[in-house]
Amino acid sequence: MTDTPAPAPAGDDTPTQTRCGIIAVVGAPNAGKSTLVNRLAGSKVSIVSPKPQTTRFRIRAVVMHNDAQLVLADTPGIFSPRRRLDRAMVAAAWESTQDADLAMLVVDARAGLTEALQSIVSVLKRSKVPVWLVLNKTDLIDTKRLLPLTAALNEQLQFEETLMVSAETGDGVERMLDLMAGRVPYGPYLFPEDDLSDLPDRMLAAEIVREQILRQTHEEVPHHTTVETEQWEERRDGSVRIDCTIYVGRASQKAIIIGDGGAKVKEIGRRARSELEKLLERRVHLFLNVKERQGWDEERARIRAIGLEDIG
Ligand SMILES: Nc1nc2c(ncn2[C@@H]2O[C@H](COP(=O)(O)OP(=O)(O)OP(=O)(O)O)[C@@H](O)[C@H]2O)c(=O)[nH]1
Ligand SMILES: [Mg+2]
Repeated sequence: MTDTPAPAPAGDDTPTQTRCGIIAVVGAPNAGKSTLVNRLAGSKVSIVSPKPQTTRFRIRAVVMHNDAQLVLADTPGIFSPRRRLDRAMVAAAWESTQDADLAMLVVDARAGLTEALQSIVSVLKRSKVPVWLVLNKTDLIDTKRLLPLTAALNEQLQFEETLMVSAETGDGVERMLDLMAGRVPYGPYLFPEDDLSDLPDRMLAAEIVREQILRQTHEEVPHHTTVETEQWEERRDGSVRIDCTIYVGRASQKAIIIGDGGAKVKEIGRRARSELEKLLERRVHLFLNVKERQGWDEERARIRAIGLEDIG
């Protein structure tokens, strides 16, 4: 990464002053990566839930700040993968890190130095990408407890910068934007300035439905569920009809999602529709169909539908 302005083209005496860089946001599941990316972007780009493994694929957010374009890559949390789906998620996170100019290691400060975090740090140590340490959820713990954690982590990896933020309250986030904008290399913007996210609307709809499933169901159900948008029909009155299929692994999980007399799926649909209407700024008719499909998380087609590459 160079820190000198790119030379001006011949005959033009105004040098390029813009900066632009790809910044991977990585960490253990549930660290608050997506909450932080949404906060940095100033809008909802990625879904958030209290359950680990909420994010399943890389989502890009383009943030303009002080003449810099920050291309943030929100990534799935890194953990020990078992299923084909899990392996593809973790691979997507590491791939985003390799492609980046800078990586933000987001840490749940309250959880501290967990085994999961420890193994991420040992891989990052071998990578060539400069890493910043971002201690998140500082609203939940005493500042005094942050110092030993910072010291312990910095002993293992030479972080270029250590930041303390709360993605939830926004504390420290403006400073983080200033510092990132001053750090990414000089160069032209990679994306149009108003290109907030790379998530297609069909994927957005599926993600918003999945977010409600993550929030409204528990235990094994969310992790054994995937959502795909099957149909997207523009209506003449400006509204849109969206049909999504919810795949689950077992009949018992299907019963939980449907709920008593269909009450649960109705509530999932009601909340997802209202959220989608806000995000798409139009009326939405949302239809949900729940299907049992054993072993979908080992199926190549389902993994590709999520937007992940099948890595075997
Ligand atoms: N109190 C507090 N809660 C936070 C903060 N940041 C995130 N959270 C909560 O932590 C939980 C996980 O947040 P996410 O943003 O989904 O975490 P993630 O790292 O993207 O998780 P995965 O996608 O599963 O890897 C949610 O319940 C958030 O509301 C914070 O700064 N303070
Ligand atoms: Mg996430």
